[in-house]
Amino acid sequence: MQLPRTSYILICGLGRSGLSMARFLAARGYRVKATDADAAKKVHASELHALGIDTRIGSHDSDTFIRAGAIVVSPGIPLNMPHLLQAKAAGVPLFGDLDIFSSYNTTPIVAITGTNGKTTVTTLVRDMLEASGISTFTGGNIGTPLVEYLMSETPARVVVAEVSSFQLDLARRFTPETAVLLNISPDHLDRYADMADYCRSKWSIFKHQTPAHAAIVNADMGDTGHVRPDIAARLYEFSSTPGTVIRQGAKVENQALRLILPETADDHPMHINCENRVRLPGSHNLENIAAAALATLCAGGNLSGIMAAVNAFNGLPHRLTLVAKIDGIEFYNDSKATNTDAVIRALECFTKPVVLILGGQEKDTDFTLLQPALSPVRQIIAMGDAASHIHEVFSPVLQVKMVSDMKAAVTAAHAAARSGDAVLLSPACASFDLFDNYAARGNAFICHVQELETMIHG
Ligand code: UMA
Repeated sequence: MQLPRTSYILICGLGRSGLSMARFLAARGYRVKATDADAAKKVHASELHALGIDTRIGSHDSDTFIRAGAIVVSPGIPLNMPHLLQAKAAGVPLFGDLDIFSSYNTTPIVAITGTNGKTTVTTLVRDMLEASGISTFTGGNIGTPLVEYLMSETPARVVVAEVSSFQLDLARRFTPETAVLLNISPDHLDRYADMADYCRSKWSIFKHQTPAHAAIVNADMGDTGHVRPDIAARLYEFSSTPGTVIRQGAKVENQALRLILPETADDHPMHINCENRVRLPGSHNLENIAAAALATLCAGGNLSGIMAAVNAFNGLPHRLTLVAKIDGIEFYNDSKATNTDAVIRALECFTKPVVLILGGQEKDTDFTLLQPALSPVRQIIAMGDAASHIHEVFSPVLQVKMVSDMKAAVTAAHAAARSGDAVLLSPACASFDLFDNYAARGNAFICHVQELETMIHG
């Protein structure tokens, strides 16, 4: 893939992804301009100017878009943004980071997508490969832009890439040696026309693969509103549903994985015991371990590395982590749960009564999807922009208290819970109404829970 050199390359968005891309393309000798609508991004102007990069920060203008030779669009920018539509109509090609990364990269890639569990599986694959003696670079949606690898001096044997649907939407050539689709459930429906459109984006991770590559797919996805496309790569499936037959892949059975691979005789399947269940609670995490183990084996890792990594895994912050126990009430932070399916997975881990903190910025969310999972829920605390929508949906069946911020949410949840209950922050919404990101929201929860603990226990 060649970026044009006849005119400048416009970097649209100067977040983490756009900044790295601007530095990378300038270092490769491209004429680069960068634009961001947010005036706060002016802090980067002098560094970019020193690299020979022109900037337009604080607003966008049509001319800058239309006159570009190509535009590299940051993943968070909707493709129906008017300036992008105008440029596209004028014949300016749009690119995303996956294709640009791939056109320079020569290291085999394991790419992981899915609505939930991407970061956990990406981290597990990294740990499993490293424990197998295989060096990795880990990046993508997990936080470090992939082009950082191309600028680093440290070669890796495998690139482990967390890949979002937003990144896949602009990928026309991206061909990972191993691609993983963990699951699909409703999310980002403010950005996609419908569920089928979102599914099409997720399945496209396999689109350019050939039989020389490996595809790892959740066999339990069922009807996601989209016809499953043909996959040319070698197919490995994983399942935790009794009765689902796996011909090649992994089956979750009795807290262990049975690996069904060509090299294992049927009567002597390989087993991986998942002892580390405290830090990876819930059946969904067994599926995550299954997917990660298959990806690791496809990328050259081994069983002892896989087992060592599972047993040493410490869990990731803001994913169903116990923060404190106050008055016999456990407080759990699951701020990363930004869609309804993630909340359902979290609620499945509780048999005790739960006071559930929901809310934040909506993504055209259908909250009624939570209904079948609400049996442990004693009361809902609704916060943020979505509070009144949540109240409207659940107040006919449960007590719902609306609050304005996280401090009020923690206080109200504590008041509603009894000894032996759990308070669970698992919001089913994005965090951007009140916070910079889900981590800031989780940290605010932790901070207010700790304040409460100090107030009560001194
Ligand atoms: N902007 C404009 N004009 C607009 C809209 C936005 O200039 O019309 C600017 C904003 O002012 C901002 C920039 O665009 O400066 C934001 O770009 P971005 O949202 O792509 O943010 P980055 O910091 O580049 O982060 C992106 C990913 N963000 C998204 O996909 C929303 C990060 O994933 C990723 O870690 C990073 O690249 C590195 O690859 C985050 C995410 O929320 C974690 N991902 C979503 C998810 O996991 O659900 C998909």
